[in-house]
Amino acid sequence: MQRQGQNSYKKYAKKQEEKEMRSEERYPGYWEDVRLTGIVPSPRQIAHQKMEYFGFIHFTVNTFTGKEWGSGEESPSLFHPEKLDAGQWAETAAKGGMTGLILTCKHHDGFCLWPSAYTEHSVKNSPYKEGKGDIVKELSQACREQGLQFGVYLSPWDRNHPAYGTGKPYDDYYVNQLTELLTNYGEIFTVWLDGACGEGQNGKKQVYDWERYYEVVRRLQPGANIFGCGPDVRWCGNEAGDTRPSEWSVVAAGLADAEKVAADSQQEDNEQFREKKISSTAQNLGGRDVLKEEKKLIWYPAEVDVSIRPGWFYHEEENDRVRSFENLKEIYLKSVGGNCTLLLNIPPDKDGLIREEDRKSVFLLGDFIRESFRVNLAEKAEMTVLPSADCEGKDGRVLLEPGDSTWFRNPDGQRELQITFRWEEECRLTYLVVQEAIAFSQRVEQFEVCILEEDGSWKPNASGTTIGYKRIVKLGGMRTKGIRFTVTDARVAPVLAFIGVF
Ligand code: FUL
Repeated sequence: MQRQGQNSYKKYAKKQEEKEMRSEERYPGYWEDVRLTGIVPSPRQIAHQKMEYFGFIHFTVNTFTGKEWGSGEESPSLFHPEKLDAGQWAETAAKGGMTGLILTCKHHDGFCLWPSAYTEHSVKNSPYKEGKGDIVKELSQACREQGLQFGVYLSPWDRNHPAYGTGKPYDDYYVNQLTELLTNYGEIFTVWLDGACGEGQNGKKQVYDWERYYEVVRRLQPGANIFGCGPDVRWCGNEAGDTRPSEWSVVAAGLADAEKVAADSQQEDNEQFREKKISSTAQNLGGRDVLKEEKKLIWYPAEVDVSIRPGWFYHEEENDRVRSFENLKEIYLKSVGGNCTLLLNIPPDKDGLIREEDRKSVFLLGDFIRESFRVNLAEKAEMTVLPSADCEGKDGRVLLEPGDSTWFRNPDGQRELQITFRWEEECRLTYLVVQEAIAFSQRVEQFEVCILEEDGSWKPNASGTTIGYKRIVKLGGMRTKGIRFTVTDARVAPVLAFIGVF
């Protein structure tokens, strides 16, 4: 029996080998593509990506001093938001279409928005609620009431704490604070590890024990993704809302090196840094050509962090420089629709409230998201898919189900995929949305969109490279009776999760 089993396995293995040799002939670089697509996200990374768009709250003594980076010498007595309402922050986020909020529990100035047991430099010595306030608690509860997730920003760089720069004593302090935040405030979806440090050449140098920090996060909040100077989510590389045309989630493992992330982060407090776009050298992080030389690869998806105002903190003189809805819409389409998560900062003012001008743009974006992707016109179209069935015999219509619980997986070795929708009457089209089932990695290299002309021909309308978690293609409100989406190149057989025409 056993021998027979072995024989049939050998036969199977031989057949597989022949098939794969043929694949290498047909697609030079086949084995390399198999290597690249062998890298897949963890369940926690998938959960993070599915959150798509969430908000940042920058609030500390800077809100009262007008600075972006506090010195650490500010007196807690400066901190007196008189109308602070965390419910208003959470309501703004929820109505704005966000799925969560991240709070600067401690920014670089070291002032803590919760009454930490490990420092006097916190809300407990401020006039806010006569020292009885705990903004981390207030916001985490408000988020839960609005159905939002809650995340924490705890700046590693601390300009107030005397132990900063002494090695282990500071790590102990940091870990103690992390433990408070990850123990006392319910479920945390992300820990945002900022790399900024403006100490300069003669400043204090703290060698952080990153691995120790990660261990604390994993142990206390196993579902939380560690951003930035951490292994789960990658900083997109700028603060201007700029994105890459081809955003790959499989990249060189070296990009997650915390020291390197820190070195590329902000080193000086200036507005130019916040406006700087992605440099051309950092445009291609995951192309086949770039990864060929890389031995170790990881799944490390990008997050776009951007402020609704020029600064991260509220400054009265910037009240007339709030990003418009149109501007936010473009950022949303390019980030969420370009395989990134979007983190939009909405800083409260000195009263402790998000201003109406900021809320207006955020609300319009929320309405836009809810309205624009509500009715999938593909559902009432005649749909043709080539190949006509996926590798498990499933019909292409599974692609119309939102989410990633169903997928269409091309038969092995077949990289091309064509999906056509036709309507009896002309339809007005604004967006095409396509999603890969990223549990199977990121496979699509190139796609094309064609529109059906009146004479029955197909006219190319748009083309692109990567898809990943989501790609939104603008169609500009055109009228047509048909649209065709074609994957023209993929690393290995593509696996799509969703397609929608809106
Ligand atoms: C940067 C910080 O220096 C800014 O103040 C802000 O918090 C931004 C989100 O990250 O690195």
